[in-house]
Amino acid sequence: MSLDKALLDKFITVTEKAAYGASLHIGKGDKIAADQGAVDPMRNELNKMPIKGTIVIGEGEMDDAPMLYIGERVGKNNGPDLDIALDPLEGTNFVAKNLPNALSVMAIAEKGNLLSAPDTYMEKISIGSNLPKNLLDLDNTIEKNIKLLAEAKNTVPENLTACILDRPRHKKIITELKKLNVKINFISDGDVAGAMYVIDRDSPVDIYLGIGGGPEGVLAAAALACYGGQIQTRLVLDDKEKKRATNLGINDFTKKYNIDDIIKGDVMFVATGVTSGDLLEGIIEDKDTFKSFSLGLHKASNTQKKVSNIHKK
Ligand code: VTB
Repeated sequence: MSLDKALLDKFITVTEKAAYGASLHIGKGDKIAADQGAVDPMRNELNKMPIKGTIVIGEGEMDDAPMLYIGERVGKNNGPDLDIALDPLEGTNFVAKNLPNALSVMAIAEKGNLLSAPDTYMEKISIGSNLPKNLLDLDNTIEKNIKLLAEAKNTVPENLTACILDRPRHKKIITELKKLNVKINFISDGDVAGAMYVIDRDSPVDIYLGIGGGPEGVLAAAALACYGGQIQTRLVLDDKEKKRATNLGINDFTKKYNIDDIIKGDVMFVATGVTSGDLLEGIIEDKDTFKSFSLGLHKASNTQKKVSNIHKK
C-alpha cells in the first residue's frame, strides 16, 4: 500500500512551523532553546493531522525527553497508522552560531516500515542514483570502495568528491582518501544533508562516508529512497547502548543495513530550511509573516518538489 499523497503538503507544514520556531533562536548561542523552539510547534502541528502516528525516531527516550520521544503517539488518532522519524532541528549548533545548513526534518512510513535506530553513532556510506545495487560495502577498504565507485561512474578516483564529518575519529578514512587524491568536502555538522549531497545535481559530492548519528542515518535513508540513491549503515554501540538497541528490537548489533532494510515500502521525506544552506534557503521573517523553503519527497508517486510558502506568524 502507498501513503496518501495528500499528506505530503500537510507534513511540509509541520517542518515549516518547526523551522520558524527554531529560527527565532538564530545566533543566540543557545542550542537547547533552539531545539525546544522547533519541538513545540512540531508537536502542535503533528497533533492536528488526521493520522494515528507513532514516533519511532525522536528527541530521545521517554525518560530524558519531555516530548516527541520514541513511542509517543501523535495526530488526531483517526486515519492511517504511521511511523514517524523526526529531527525538529538538525544542526542545533548551526542555529546557535548562525551558521548555514540547519534544517527541520521528518520521514514518514506505514507502521513497522522504518528502522528504529537508537540515538547512537552509526557508520554510513551513501551514493547517488543510477549505480549498481549494493555497489559498496562498509567492510571493503576505502580504496576498494572508491575504485568501485570510480569505475561505475566511468571516471578515476581523483575526479571524485567525498563528504565527511570533520572529526578526529575519521583520521584513518581521511588519510586513505588523500592517498587516492579524492577531493574532500568536510562538514562540521548536519549529516542528514551530508548524506543527501550525493543526489543533488548541483553538488559535486559522489560519496558520503564516516560515522554520524543513527537517527540521522534513517532520515537520510528515507530521502535517498525517494531519489533512488543508496546507503549502507551499521550501528556503533557500546555495552550500555546495546541494551537500548535491544529495547528497540535490535538483536544483531553488527548487522549491515542496506537501504531496503532501513526503509520498507513507501516513504515520505520533508525538510524545511532554518538557516540558508546547500539544500534549502532558510526562514525569511517579515513583520506579520514568515517565508519558508522546503523539500517534499514521496517515493510511490515519485514526487520530488521544492516549495516556498508564506505563513502568518
Ligand atoms: C551527528 C550527526 C548530526 O551531530 O549526530 C553529529 O549525525 C554529532 O556528532 O548530523 P559528534 O558527536 O561527533 O559531534 C550532527 O552533526 C548534528 O546533529
